[in-house]
Amino acid sequence: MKPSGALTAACLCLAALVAAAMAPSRAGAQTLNFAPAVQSPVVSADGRVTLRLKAPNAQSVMVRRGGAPQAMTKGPDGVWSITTEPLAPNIYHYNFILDGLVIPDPSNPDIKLIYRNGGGDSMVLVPGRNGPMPWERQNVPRGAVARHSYQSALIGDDRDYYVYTPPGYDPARPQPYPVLYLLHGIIDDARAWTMAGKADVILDNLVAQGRAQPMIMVNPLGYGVPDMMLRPGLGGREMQRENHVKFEQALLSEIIPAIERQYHVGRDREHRAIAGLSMGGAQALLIGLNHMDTFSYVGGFSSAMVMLGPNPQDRFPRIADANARLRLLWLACGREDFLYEPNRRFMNWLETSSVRYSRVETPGAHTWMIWRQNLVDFTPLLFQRR
Ligand code: FER
Repeated sequence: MKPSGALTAACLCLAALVAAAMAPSRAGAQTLNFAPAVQSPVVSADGRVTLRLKAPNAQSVMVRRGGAPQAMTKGPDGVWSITTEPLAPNIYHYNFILDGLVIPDPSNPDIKLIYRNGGGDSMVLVPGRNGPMPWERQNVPRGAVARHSYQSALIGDDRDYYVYTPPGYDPARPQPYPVLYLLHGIIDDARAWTMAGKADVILDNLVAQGRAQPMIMVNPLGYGVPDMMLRPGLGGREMQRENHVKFEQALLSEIIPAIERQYHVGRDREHRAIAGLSMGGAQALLIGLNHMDTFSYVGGFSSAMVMLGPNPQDRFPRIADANARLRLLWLACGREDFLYEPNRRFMNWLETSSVRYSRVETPGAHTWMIWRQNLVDFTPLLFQRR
């Protein structure tokens, strides 16, 4: 068969592109260069991370990775670099500060994007030295992450939610799957739990080890007021309250019904868990503890109780039902977290109210290192038959 004209043209065009990429550059000829300017990050066997940025005309390049920014050193080739001390196995976040401009590492594809923003944090994995960490990709059966989008009649915008299905997800199996609704924090968007939290990797690994039940995980966008993030002071407490109210309505009346139409999931409280980090932790508690008819597992990681007003406990009028209705109430916070005190006060109030819950205090601050580990510890407790 003769190739069509359009196909021939496409082949010729592709051949020309490949030839241009491979040809030695000639003055005036167009050249394509697919190689990154530098290799960054590079992790050594003992956990030292080398970061590089090619910026020959920059006056100053620094790296920020929690704590004070550190200066990078410029080489004669215009490449700025820095090598860390040996780091414990984990995932580290960083940014470059290039003449005052905060940017992710342009050579590094592992990035956590920010809501309505082109920038974000770069991430680097320092692998476990005695076997893989729970958030490292391993040679195990993999689930899948699907992106859904819809027009929210309630909120009046176009928004996404992401759905993880476990390895071998079978829409015809006799028992329906349980669902974890897992909520992000402020500045994040619906992708954060997979991009930064590696929640899909963690669930694949826990399921492979037989530690967690195969479950579906849903990551919705947590802003009920989409512009809240763009307002001074994040809109103030009144707008934040409206943010939570609208998000709760969107979750209960739009997202959950859509999931229950689209996936083979249980439609009762025994099959639903809700958890989140920071802003999402406050939302998970607010929604979960006020809808114990809908959820029987509730988790808050470094929850932003401060977003619930001066007396957060007043937002939980039905807390006396928790012992009888919930299978799990799980609250975690790092002792160095700036939200530790309000979390501690809330936990103490639960104790005063004789509410049974799991209190998980760890070293650490308000970081994804804590939340990834929280997820590793929390998900094995969900949906276990008793
Ligand atoms: C605040 C403290 C923490 C606040 C929000 C947060 C909007 C949330 C942080 C997060 O989600 O990481 O005062 O007000």
